[in-house]
Amino acid sequence: MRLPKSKKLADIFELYADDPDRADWLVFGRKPHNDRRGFLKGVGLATMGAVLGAVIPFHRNMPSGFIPEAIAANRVQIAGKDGLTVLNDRPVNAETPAHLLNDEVTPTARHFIRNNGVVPDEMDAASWRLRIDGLVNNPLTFSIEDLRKKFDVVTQRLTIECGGNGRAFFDPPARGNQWTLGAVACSEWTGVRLADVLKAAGVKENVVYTAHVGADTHLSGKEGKLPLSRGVPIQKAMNPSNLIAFGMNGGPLHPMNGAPLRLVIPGWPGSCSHKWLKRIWLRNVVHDGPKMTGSAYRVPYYPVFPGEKVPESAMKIIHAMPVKSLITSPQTGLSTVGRDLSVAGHTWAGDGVVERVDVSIDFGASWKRARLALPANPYAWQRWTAELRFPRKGYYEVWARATDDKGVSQPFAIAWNPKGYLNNSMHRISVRVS
Ligand SMILES: Nc1nc2c(c(=O)[nH]1)N[C@H]1C(S)=C(S)[C@@H](COP(=O)(O)O)O[C@H]1N2
Ligand SMILES: [Mo]
Repeated sequence: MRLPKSKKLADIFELYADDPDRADWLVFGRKPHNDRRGFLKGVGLATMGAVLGAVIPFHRNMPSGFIPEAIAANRVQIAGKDGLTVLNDRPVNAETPAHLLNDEVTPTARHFIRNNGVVPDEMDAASWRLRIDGLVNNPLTFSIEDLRKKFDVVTQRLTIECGGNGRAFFDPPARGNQWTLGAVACSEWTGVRLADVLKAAGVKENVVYTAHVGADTHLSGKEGKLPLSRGVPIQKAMNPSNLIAFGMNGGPLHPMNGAPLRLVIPGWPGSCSHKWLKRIWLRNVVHDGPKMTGSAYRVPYYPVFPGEKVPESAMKIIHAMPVKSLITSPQTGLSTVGRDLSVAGHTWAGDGVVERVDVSIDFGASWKRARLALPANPYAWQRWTAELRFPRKGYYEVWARATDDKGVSQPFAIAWNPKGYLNNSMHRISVRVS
C-alpha cells in the first residue's frame, strides 16, 4: 500500500467509502488490515492533528472506517487560524476568504498556509541555527539572537502571494491546490535584511542564484529528501525589502507560517519565501532544487491557447507576480436596500506599484476611478476605496481592475497556462439591491 502524495479533504470521504483500511492509514497513520498493534507514528496523524487543531490522544481507539466528526461536519480548525478554508490536509493548505482579508495588515490568524511537505517537529527559536554557505568568503552560522544583535532589525508590511493563487478558475483545469482568491496576505514582518546577512558572509563575484533550505520534510518520509528548495537571482536577493523574519504582526511566526525563522521575498511567487529556514546556499548556476525545474513555477514564454501542450523547453521561471486587486468589503452576495455602497480592497503589483484602481458596476462598460493609497512601505499592498451608487434595484456585480506603474492592467479573463499560475484576472462580487 502506497501513501498517496497528497489528499484533498473531499477525497477522504471517497476513500473511506472505497477502502476504509487505506483511509485509516492515511488519516490516523494506522497500519492496514486492522492490525491494531502496529501504528505508524505517521505523518498522516501529525497533519491530521494539525488540521483538527489538536493531537488525538485516543487515536488508537477510533473504530476502523470512522471519519473524524469535525471533518465529517466540515468544522475543521487549524490552531491559531480563523475562518480559513482548508483545501488539503496532506500537506496542509488553507486559504482565506476575500472578505476576511479586509484588514490593512493581515492578522496572523488570517494568513494563508501553503505547505509542500510535512511541517517540522522542532521549531525551537532558542536552538535554531541558520547557515549561510556556498560561494561566500566566510560561511556563517547564526542563532536568531545573533541575527538580532548583529544586524538592523526592521519591521515591514510585505505582500506574499502564492504563484498558484486563482488556479481554481482555470479551464481546462490545472492540477494542484485549487486556490480561489485567498492565497495572498500582507502581514507585518520583523527581521533582518537578507542583503545585510549575505553581505556579512561576502558574496563571491560568480554567484548567480540563492538556494533555500528549510526544516520541513518530504511527504514520502524519505530521509534527506526536500519537499521544496527554491531560490532567486542574486540581484533580487539583494533587494533591501527582503527579510529573514523572526516576527509576525508583533508576535512570533505561526508554526504553519514558518516558525521560528523564514524568508520573506515579496513581489515574487510565495514559494521564494522559504519557511523554517535553515540554510541559504549561494550558487554560480540557476538553482535546480525541488520545484525549481520542470514545469514548477514556470510559465510559457509566449501566449498559449487554453489546453495547449507546451514543451518544457518553452517554459520560463516566474519572476515578479503580476498586478492584481481584491475586493475585501463587502462580502460577495450582499443584499442591500440602499442604493449607495462603499467598497474597499487591496491591490499590489509584484516589484512595482499600483497607479490606479477602477471599479465597474455595469460589467466593465464604464469605470469609476477609486481612491488609492500609497503603500505603507515598498511591497505592502495598497488600500483602495470607492463610493458606488446603483441606479435602480436589481442584481449587480462590482468589478475591480488595477493598473500598475508600467500601464499594465488586470485582464478580464485568465491568460491560461498549463500549471495554473499567475491568474490575475479581475475580482468581482455580486450585490443585490432591493
Ligand atoms: N520550507 C518551506 N517553505 C515554503 C513552502 C514550503 O512548502 N516549505 N511553501 C512556499 C509557498 S509555495 C508559499 S506560497 C509560501 C506561503 O507562505 P505561508 O504558508 O506562510 O502563507 O511559503 C513558501 N515557503
Ligand atoms: Mo506557493
